Amino acid sequence: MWNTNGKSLKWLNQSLNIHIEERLCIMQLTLEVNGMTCEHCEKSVKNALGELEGVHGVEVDLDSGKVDVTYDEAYVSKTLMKDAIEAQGYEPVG
Ligand SMILES: [Cu+2]
Repeated sequence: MWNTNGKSLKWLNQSLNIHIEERLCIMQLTLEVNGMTCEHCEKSVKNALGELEGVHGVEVDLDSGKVDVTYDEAYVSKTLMKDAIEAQGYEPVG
């Protein structure tokens, strides 16, 4: 149960600090992907990347073909992301 006494707040504050430190290895990159034409493509790419361990967020812009990925570089690499996109039938070019 949550308490608002001093002890609980201190504990909460400590755990928040730990959480922030953990997030320091979070990185962001943009991939350019050929072949995405509709919302189905967008979903396929989003799901494929989202299934990779260490991927925290995926944003797809269909018009520009750009895919922004927020990830933890300790778990996943750009190469793995490109492989996952290729496996869905799309062509990562950058
Ligand atoms: Cu499509």
